[in-house]
Amino acid sequence: MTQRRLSEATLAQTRPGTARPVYDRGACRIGWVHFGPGAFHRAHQAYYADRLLGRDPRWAISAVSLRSAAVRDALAPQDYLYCLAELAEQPQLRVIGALREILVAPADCGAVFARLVAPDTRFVTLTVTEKGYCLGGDGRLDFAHPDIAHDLRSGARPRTVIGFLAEGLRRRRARGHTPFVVASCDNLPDNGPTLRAAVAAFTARTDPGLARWIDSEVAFPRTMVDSITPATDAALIERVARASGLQDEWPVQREPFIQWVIEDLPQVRLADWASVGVTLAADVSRYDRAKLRVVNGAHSTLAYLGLLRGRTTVAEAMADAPLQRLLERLLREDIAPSLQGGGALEVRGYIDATLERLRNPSVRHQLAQIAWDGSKKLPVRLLAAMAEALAAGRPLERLALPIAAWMRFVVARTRAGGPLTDPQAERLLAIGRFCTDEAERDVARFLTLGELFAPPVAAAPAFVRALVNAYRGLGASGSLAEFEDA
Ligand code: CS2
Repeated sequence: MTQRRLSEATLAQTRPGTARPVYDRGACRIGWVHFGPGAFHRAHQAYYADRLLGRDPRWAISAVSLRSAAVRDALAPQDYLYCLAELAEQPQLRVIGALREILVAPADCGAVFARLVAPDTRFVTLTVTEKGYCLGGDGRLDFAHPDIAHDLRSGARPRTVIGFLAEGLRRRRARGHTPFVVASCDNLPDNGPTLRAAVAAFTARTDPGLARWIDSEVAFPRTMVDSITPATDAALIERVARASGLQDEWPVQREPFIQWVIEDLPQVRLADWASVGVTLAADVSRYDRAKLRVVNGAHSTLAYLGLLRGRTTVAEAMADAPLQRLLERLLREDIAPSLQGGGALEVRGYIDATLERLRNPSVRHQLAQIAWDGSKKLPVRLLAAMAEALAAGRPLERLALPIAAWMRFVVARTRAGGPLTDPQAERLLAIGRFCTDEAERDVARFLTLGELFAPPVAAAPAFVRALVNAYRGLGASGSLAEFEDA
């Protein structure tokens, strides 16, 4: 059956049960620019914007895709409307109206800068994934990155979000406009200050006065974002069409749980955030550390161990009893002590709630999706906790398991002939090709990845021993037998 396509013209025809924007889209102004309109943004920040627009017309979003035109091509014929499905026993559908345009850089470069300098633009957010920041292993801007080198040469046609922010802020300052607030919404610790340092380091190369202005005038709040958002699949497209009565080429889905914590800086109080459920907090590090280590740490653990053990989705991995037991102990006994107030009720409750979310059978979250970009994710999610455990003399056995499982995963992908989605894919596959399943040698090969395994941690005998034992014990099929009673 061919159905009518979702758009402004058909919006009123959605079936009962599908929530629609309660505001006049035509009366909204674009005050928010977002880089990276992937599923997570459309399910998270755009959802908050949609709720904000119900009370305040200033927060429609202009989204910028740095490479792909796919989302623009799917949503432009829909006037940028799309459905968000909340995955519960009774899924809830909501049409989101917050996106007003999608620009595709570099083709729309001029239009992107026009948005960045417009006086109405007060808030800029980013979901460009860990690798989009072009950072080196030390967490600072990597000047050897070819795209950063390119952007330093041709500032007017950048490839990276760093280049866009630097040039956008330069033009804004030249016009005497108030700077916009820049909120990174990626899973990086101290994402705000990390981004500020990267943009300031970039501009210091060409315009030290601008770098100083950015440092003193531009707010880069830390944020913590959370909501599990499985990639869109054919089943979702079909389900949305059936329930809403309209065809949507690119709906998005997420679990019902959603959280956004933004650092409470004076410049951030632009909107009535509390009215839509956003928390402004003085100390975001506490939240972001817990979220990265508990939620994302659990995800990466389930992904690499689960894939080795032949599981496909998070819910399946959680139904694998030895894996679930291991994960619970890892979170309660190894990760919790690395968090402020490790034994506190609050931390225990957070872990319980996370485990419950991971068990949600309505969410079909592919482990393969989470396994992407391991070289960027593992340092933040698990290796930092492992380094702290080493320094504090705590056990390393369990913490080593997901890291060793990732190594096994890389070897398996290499033997399967790839592909491996990771910014370090070439180096990883080269390592994988030399691996022979001899634990000491294979682990030593991975330890040559200086960005992940820097001394002194990587040189510590206890660290190496834990990885070698984990790698050996797991074998090629992810056996947990040796680790159950540890
Ligand atoms: C996941 C995250 O794909 C991944 O690496 O761990 O996208 C995770 O679902 C979100 O951070 C949850 O907020």
